[in-house]
Amino acid sequence: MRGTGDELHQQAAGEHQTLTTNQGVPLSDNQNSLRATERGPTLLEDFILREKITHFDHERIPERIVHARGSAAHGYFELTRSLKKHTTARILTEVGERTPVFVRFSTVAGGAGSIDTPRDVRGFAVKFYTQQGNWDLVGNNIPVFFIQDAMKFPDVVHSVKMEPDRGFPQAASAHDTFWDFISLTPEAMHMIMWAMSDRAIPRSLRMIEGFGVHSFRLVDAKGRSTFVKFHWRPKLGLQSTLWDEAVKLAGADPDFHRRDLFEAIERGDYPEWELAVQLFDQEQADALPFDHLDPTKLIPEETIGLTVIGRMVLDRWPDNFFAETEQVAFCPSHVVPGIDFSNDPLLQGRLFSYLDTQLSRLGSPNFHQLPINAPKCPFANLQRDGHMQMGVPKGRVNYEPSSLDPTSPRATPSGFRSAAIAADDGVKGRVRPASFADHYSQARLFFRSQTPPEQAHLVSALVFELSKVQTPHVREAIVGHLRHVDPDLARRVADGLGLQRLPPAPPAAVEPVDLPLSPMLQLIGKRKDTLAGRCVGALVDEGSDEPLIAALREAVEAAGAQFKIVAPKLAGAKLSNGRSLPADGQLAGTPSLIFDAVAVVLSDAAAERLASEAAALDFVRDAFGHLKAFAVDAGGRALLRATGIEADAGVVAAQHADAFVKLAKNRQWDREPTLRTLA
Ligand code: HDE
Repeated sequence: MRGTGDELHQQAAGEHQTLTTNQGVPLSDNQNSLRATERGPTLLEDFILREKITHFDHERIPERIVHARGSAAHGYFELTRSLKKHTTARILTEVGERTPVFVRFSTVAGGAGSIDTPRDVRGFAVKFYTQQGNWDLVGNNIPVFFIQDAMKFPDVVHSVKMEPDRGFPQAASAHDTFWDFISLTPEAMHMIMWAMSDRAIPRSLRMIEGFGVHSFRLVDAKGRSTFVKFHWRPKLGLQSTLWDEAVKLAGADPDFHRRDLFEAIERGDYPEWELAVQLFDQEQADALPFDHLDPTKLIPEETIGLTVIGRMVLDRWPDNFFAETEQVAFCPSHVVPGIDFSNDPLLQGRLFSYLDTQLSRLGSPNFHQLPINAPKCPFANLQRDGHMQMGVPKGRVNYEPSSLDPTSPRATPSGFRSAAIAADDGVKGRVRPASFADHYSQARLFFRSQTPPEQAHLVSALVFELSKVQTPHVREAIVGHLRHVDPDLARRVADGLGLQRLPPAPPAAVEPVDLPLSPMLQLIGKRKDTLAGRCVGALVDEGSDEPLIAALREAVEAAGAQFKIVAPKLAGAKLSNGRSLPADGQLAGTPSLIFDAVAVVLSDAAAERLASEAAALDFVRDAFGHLKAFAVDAGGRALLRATGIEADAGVVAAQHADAFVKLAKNRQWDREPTLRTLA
């Protein structure tokens, strides 16, 4: 008898739809291709096989040239404070109104299949489906950029991506071509400070800030405009990883951030951000000690304060990764009436690039018809045809003006108008304004505004990155630039690299100046005193103290965090009082890397057993090395001792659940100098 292989399948229960070809033809067999004889060749005639394989062969579209790896979610934006005085954009004037959004977070350098935790900038792109059309705020988690002019974008991106002859490294800036480019591009120095800080190794996408970077304009009904910079502030506060942790996470869970976002939304712990604006007029702009049109500069919050105007909540994971996360097409040129651009030359270049890239990525000028890209308000125009036209326009009139169709679309006075800005006098040319020439002062401002641990991490990051650079003159050139940023920073990096002498500083177009420090640029100083949204891992085994574990769970969950059980067996363990506690993760596959703090509650016998279990030793060694708080009982203490760790103030008795929760909110920064050489 000829087996079809469909028998097993037929046994599966359920009210199935009929399987058909793309032409709607029902299939009788989805297991076997059409063959000339039982063991003979496959026939070209098999239109079912050919359709299926052809479609499969074309499943991939070009990945984004930058920001290829991303994770996205649906949600809404709600305005809490009206900007009516400044803009006609309805989304910014109607308090309480909710606007649907789709937000895609991304890394920049790696391919779509790369890891979530490299040292990299994170993209923070928001599509607002407003009633006046789609507005895309396509930002990053860092408020400045590497370059001042769009002309340099292909160069900076080529330099950071894998090197073209060898095809590595993937998703890493620690290689010669990147630092070679940077060493010859002093305008990048401010961004380098941010990229080498812990901002570039976030703990969770739910715990990053977002920035529109450029100055934009808000435009009122009279065409008058106000400059605006957009800031997203995470409700959970900022959290980052440590470098060693990020590196290990890359192996332990390459999808760490995607999974974290997915799981938070699945359990109803919806990520939330505040939207804040910095508003300023031309006079204030002129009084700044730098040019706000230069995207390598920021305006410190201490100089122009932030006004919170709304909140954004992400409450729905996409139904389909490809249809939504992959096909979403962001363009900074997507603005709505009441919002306009500034002359930032980087922004001006972006206004062209994104539309262009969507044409090649999505293959058709009709990409706006894809459900994820389509406006949710009515839209109509006389653009027609093109690849993959999904609409079926009716009637004779596909032009304007026309008199034949009284309903055909027409412009309206309330439609988009550019801000009424008088053009400067000047001469056409390929020029960089003199006001863009100070490349070091804000880099210095950033470095000097950091806390000592943050400065130390930044130094270590530079030492790590430059130690991967094989060309000595590139390493030295970077240290030369650092001398302008901060002589102490340069010395520390030179020392870390073992340079015999400090390389010369390159000539600076403008001597850097000392700007007033900005503590708001810190991560540590800005951390929220909360454990909400985070996760504590408890290592338990047979005979662990049940009431102790229950009390810890209660305290951790009351603080808004998750409490997960890790045990040598996935089935869990029988605890002191005979109750069974199932594990959330099996020890060898659930390293402490994925937790923000740990509890180790073990019977003496279990502690002794685990003292010769590498995964258990790594669990505590890593958690300790990553400056995490510990709650331990006698068994936990014994396991710590077995790793050679001496308990410090970040290790508390498990009975003191509240003290543990308090400690767990932060890393144990005081521990760090006892563990590693801080450059
Ligand atoms: Fe982008 N950028 N970019 N960029 N960018 C892209 O568009 C580009 C810049 C940013 O999740 C591309 O759809 C140029 C700054 C994000 O889909 C491309 C310049 C900022 C995303 C492109 C910049 C960004 C992109 C690649 C310099 C922060 C991901 C795929 C003139 C304000 C959006 C795509 C998503 C993606 C060009 C600089 C943010 C090629 C030419 C500055 C978040 O069009």
